[in-house]
Order: sequence, then structure tokens, then C-alpha cells
Amino acid sequence: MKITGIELRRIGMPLLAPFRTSFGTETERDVLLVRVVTPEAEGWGECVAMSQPLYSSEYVDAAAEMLRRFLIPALPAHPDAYRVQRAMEPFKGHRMAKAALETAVLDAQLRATGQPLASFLGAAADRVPCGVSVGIMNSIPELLDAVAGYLDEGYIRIKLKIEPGWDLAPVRAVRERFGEQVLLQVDANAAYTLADAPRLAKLDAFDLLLIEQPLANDDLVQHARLATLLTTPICLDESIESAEHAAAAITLGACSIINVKPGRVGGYLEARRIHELARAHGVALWCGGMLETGIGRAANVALAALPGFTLPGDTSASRRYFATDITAPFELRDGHLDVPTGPGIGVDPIQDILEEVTTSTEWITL
Ligand code: SMG
Ligand code: MG
Repeated sequence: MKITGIELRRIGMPLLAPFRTSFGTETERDVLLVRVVTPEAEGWGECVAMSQPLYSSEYVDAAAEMLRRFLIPALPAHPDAYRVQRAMEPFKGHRMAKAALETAVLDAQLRATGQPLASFLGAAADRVPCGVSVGIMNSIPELLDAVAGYLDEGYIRIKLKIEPGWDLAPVRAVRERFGEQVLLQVDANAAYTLADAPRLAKLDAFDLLLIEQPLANDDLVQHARLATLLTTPICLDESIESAEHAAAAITLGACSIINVKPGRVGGYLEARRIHELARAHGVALWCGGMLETGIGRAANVALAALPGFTLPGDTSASRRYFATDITAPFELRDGHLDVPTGPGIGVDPIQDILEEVTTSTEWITL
């Protein structure tokens, strides 16, 4: 396969409602799309970096700069996803930028040979159960209305974003209103310290599936200690940027569940390595989300169909965030999304819609 050129396209996608987490509030998604052009096929990758370095150190302008200045120039003459992964390896970090390029190459390569991403990765299911991530709200009644709406739509589990001051009360209110049978979990996005363990232990009373990333990104040892103080299982998100991190976390007892986000770990090949490792250790997985458009969502749904993904993911429907997606919208059927069956990621941007939301494009001839 020979790449003739690569397009970096920025799009601005307004969110239907603000999405608040412990680190900030998103109102618009500024997305970087990578389109790899070869004589045989085109491939797409979506960079999950956010506008600001608040979720992690990465942000979208830096990802674009990494791609144009270092990663694209380092591409091998005849790339496939594995060769691209190796060629980018010398550059430290910037996993979200690397993931976008590797995914675009992988998509082009799979489309050229007619293979769906799900089958390439080893998927075992043709649809995946879906959860929804519910942001921090201004009041408990507002939260209960939001959760009621999502349960009506058919979501199979609810994840509440928490932070100090918005933790026990919202969880208690959701349990009281919707009952014990609702699959419920929380995500702190690193908002606590080990000194908060007594407060976090009070969440044990609510029979949560898991608590996601309670402590800081590099607090692996502290997470291991916290795990001995809680009965609620600990799930790591921000802390796991590679299979090596996953191995360390599992060995330390820092988590019993991992939220896998291909962007955070540098791509779908690395995500699959984590899947093999976690399965061998009996660690449960689920697929996270970064408010992806249909391009990123399609690939995540393929990953979520692997057999080790035993918990519902943050693989919500397109309309969880967007009035209009840039692909045919992903829609919930009976709480599930269908795994795309076409070659590569199996979806294409709708050209008119894509143009409408585009804020800039850059063409790099190879
Ligand atoms: O795509 O539904 C989604 C987002 C799910 O909560 C979600 N993501 O820490 O897991 C997480 C957050 C990261 C993005 S918050 C702006
Ligand atoms: Mg998270």
C-alpha cells in the first residue's frame, strides 16, 4: 500500500447540551479527522484529544502539530498499521495523535482488502450493549430527569460523573428513584485523593458496578491501597496508557476493571494487546468514549464486540451528543448498537454534512 496524501480536517460539532465533568464543561466538540488516501482506498481516523489538556496532557492543536511535524513525515514507504505503529514508536507520548493516524491507515488497508475492522480485531458479537455517561448537573431533580430520559431510551447502564460535593447525594437519589436493579457506576476523572477514602467507602452502600479513576493518573500505588479500603471495584481510565501500564496496574492490584479507550492507549492494536492481557488475568473490560462522531464511534463499537469486553461501554447513540452526526447516526436498538459490517470501520462521512461542520482542512502530499 502506498499513501499519496493525508488530509487533516478540523470540524466543530456543537453538543446538544453542555457535558460537565470534574475537570470542566464541554459545549462544542473540536474534532481532528485524519483521512489517508491511497490508490486503492481511503481511510479515516478520529483524534479523541479535547480542546484543552484537562482530561490528559494531550489537546487537539498539539495533536495536529505532532501529526504534521513528526508522525506523518515518519511514515514508512509501504505502510500498514503495524509498520506505522513501529515508525511512530520513537516519539514519546502523544498517543491520541498516533491513534488517529494508525487508525486511518488501518481503515484504508482493511477497505482495500474488504475486511471489517471488527473481524480484524477478533470480534465475537454483532451488537454491543450500551451505557451512557451522565454529566454533573446543577441540581438533583435535573439529574433524575436526565437519567429517566436515558433509561426510557433503553440504555443498559448509567454512569454518573462525580466530584467532591457531587457524589453521595446524586448516587443515593438515583438509587432511590430508579431502584437496585439499574446497572450504575461512577466516574471521578481523578478528582479525589487517598485521604478521601472514608468518603468514597460510603459509596459501597449503593452496590455500584465500579468506581472509575477516583485518584490521579499516576497514583497507581494509591489506587492499590484504595482498593483494600473499598468493596466497590476500582476501574482505571486515565492511568492506563498502554498494555505495560495495564500489566503494572493488574500486578499491583490497582484495578479489577479497565476502561479501554483506543485513543488514550495509542490505537486499536494496543487496545487489542490490553484485551489479551486483561482476559488472561480475568480483568473485565469495557469500551470508553470521548464524545466521538460516527467515525470514531464505529471503530469503538467494533472493539467493544471483542469477547473480553464484558461490561456495557460508553458507546452511546449519536444523538447522546449530536443533533446531526457526520455519518449515518448510530441508533440504539433494545439498548444495543449494531457492529458495522462493511470493510474497515464500515461507515463513511456524509459529504454535505462534513463540509458544513468543517472549520479547516490541510492537505499533506506524500
Ligand atoms: O463518549 O460518551 C462519551 C463520553 C464518556 O464520560 C465519558 N468520557 O472519563 O470516561 C471519561 C470521559 C472522558 C471525556 S469527558 C469530556
Ligand atoms: Mg473516565
